[in-house]
Amino acid sequence: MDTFPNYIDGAWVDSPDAIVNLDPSNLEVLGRYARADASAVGVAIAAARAAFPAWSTCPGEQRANILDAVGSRLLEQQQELGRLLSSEEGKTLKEGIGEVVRAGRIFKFFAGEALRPGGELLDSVRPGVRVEITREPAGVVGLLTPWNFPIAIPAWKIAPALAFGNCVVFKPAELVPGSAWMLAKLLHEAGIPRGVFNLLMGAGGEVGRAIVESPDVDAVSFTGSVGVGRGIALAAVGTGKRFQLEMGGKNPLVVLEDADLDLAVEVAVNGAFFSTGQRCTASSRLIVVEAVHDAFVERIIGRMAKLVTGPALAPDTDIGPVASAEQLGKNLEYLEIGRAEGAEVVGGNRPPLAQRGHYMKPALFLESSNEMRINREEVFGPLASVIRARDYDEALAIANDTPMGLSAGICTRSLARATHFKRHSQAGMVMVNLPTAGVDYHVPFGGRKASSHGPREQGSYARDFFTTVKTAYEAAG
Ligand code: UN1
Repeated sequence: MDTFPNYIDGAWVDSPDAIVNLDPSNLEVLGRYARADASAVGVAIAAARAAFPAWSTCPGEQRANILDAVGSRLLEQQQELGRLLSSEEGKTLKEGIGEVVRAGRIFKFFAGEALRPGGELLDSVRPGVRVEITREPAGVVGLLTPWNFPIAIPAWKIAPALAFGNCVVFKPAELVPGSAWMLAKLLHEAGIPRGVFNLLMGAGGEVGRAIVESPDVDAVSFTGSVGVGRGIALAAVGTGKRFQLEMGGKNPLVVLEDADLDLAVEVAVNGAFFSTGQRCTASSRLIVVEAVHDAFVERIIGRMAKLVTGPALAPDTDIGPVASAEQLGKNLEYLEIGRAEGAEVVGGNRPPLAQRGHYMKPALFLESSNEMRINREEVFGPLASVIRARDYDEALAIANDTPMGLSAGICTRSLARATHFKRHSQAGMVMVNLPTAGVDYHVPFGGRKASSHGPREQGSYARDFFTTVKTAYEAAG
């Protein structure tokens, strides 16, 4: 089997070591991908530095054309790329294709943004002096992405980075190199100048570390766990680079007595279990007021029984496999932790499938309290808890009682309650009668507290991280 090489300084570069890409639906080998080492990272960073002067000053239209072409190819190839993505990550084909479409739209959105860097011209407070405020690219940027969105998250870091004139050193998660490799191929085919974009597949501990610790990298954007994110923050401070971190969530969904209960159940099932619960925006704490607690629990258990867990590509699958053996082990461990803490578990069993694969049914913890570990630590699997609350005030307090602050939702028919929740939720994103997960690409994405650090991603706000502001004063004479 051929090995898919890394992409460094405009060339496809092999390496002695390989990553084996496994399909979590059947444990078959999808491909072998070159595993880069620290010396390859050094070559890529030097190439990016060398490419920076020309790329950062070329007309925005040149950058826009490349991004737009990549966006078109992603949309055209959504079926094949969606299949590859679902095969390597395990999300359903519908979710995989949807993610490729999202990546295509992101590239097209940032093609437009390349022509809109913005700027201001003001009079000084001093007579005869003018002030010009412009934005310049941050420089060489390191982009480190997680396995759960193998193409959308790379797209929402790479597209704005390139749009605003930065050069990129990109390290995708080792678990899902296939989608990242295809994205590199599309950038190459679209004519990205050599050195401007580099793909380095490999381990976080070696490739990621070499990127983060390099004094020649000006900025790092990372999505992943809180633990790794904090390590990156320390290394970034040590080498004087700017950093942007998107980390975990422990997102609440509040269900009030005046909610449309069928809608609330759909919102909860989607938020908690779709994409096999492997979203930092997943609803993991379902906070339900006493008045509708039992009715909600009965309906959601009924709905969960109808969810089909199976291979990612099977047409009737609702919940694909867990992405890796390691993640499955962690999920099963949390089932035991929840039980030991006194919660009652519904579901969570491993279906007796003839095929090999990392399958588990969605699990719901009942009678859980917000102090339990299952309600404080991010699990990243198809596991959610129900927490009882007396009334709205207590539900809001529980929703905010978490070290995280990414997304939060409420199901209610009351405008007053919805408005109050939008105002008082301590999360970066608030959803009313919608799942906590599943966000648009043209508006800011990010959280508060331990969930995020630095400027928001996506939409026009992405500019704040990928550019640096210059204030120029001029005696007008
Ligand atoms: C979404 O909910 O649509 O890693 C996106 C994650 C997030 C992306 C969520 N950064 O799950």
